[in-house]
Amino acid sequence: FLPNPKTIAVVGCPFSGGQSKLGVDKGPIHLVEAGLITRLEELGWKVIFDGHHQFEEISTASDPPIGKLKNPRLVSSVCESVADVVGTHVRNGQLPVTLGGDHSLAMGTISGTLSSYPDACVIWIDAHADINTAETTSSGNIHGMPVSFLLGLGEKIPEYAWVKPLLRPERLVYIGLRDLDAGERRILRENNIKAFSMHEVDKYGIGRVMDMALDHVNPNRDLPIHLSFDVDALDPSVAPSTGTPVRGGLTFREGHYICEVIHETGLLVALDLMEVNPSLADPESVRQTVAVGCSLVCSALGETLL
Ligand code: NNH
Ligand code: MN
Ligand code: MN
Ligand code: MN
Repeated sequence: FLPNPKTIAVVGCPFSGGQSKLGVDKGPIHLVEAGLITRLEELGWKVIFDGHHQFEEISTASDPPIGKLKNPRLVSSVCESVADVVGTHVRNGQLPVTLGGDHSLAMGTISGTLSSYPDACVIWIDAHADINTAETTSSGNIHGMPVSFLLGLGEKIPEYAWVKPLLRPERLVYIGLRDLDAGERRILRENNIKAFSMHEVDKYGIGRVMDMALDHVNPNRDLPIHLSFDVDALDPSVAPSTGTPVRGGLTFREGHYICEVIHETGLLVALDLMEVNPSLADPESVRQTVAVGCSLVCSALGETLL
């Protein structure tokens, strides 16, 4: 199934409507300006980057909450267009690398991947599970909800009818969790969703966690992989410039090890790097966070230590 090799399509998504902190829309610009495209080319990839995507604008005035959901029409329309773009790149045999932007975008990216690879598995690296439903969310921020939409959980919202529930719970695995809402814990349990929290990372080490995670979602190592990496999975000492830092996260090496192992599978078909917010923290922290974001992407795409 693997794409006509070695072409990446970088999809810059300057979008922040899935949460309330300004600045996360500047993440993709900073990642590209830090030299990401050149570094990927140096790894031997052909890289297509036709500028950051411009989304239809929907003003807050014409986008009142639906239940608790904030900016619901805006998030829906942006994610639908991202699903189209990512889906098209995948169909053309290119590997989309989506730069966020907030993590609500993954509703779009994963929809795009699954439209071509219905049997793809999703490896979600995050401090958070992003699996709240319209009923369980307390913040109303849709970046805390994309997984529930992809699984088809919760009340159906007509504005999101385009999101097909193509993801099966057994094709999803989490690594890095440490800040779950009560409703999310229940959803994980009730749907038997595999998750390796920081507790398991401490207990087994990242090496065994990656083996177990892949054994769960990809036992024969033959299914396409969509890797969705929220930079807040990393410890705030490693990636400080993000909207919801949570202490006790992945080390620099653990984050990179995850990406290196995914590269080694040869099964990666789409990658997201989300939630870099260059407006948060001091300039040195911003530089550090952008740099680690770039190097995670490069590791997932074949940069090695030796
Ligand atoms: N669980 C919270 C919510 O639903 C926080 C989600 N925040 C994230 N997710 N940054 O990755 O609002
Ligand atoms: Mn494009
Ligand atoms: Mn997230
Ligand atoms: Mn998160």
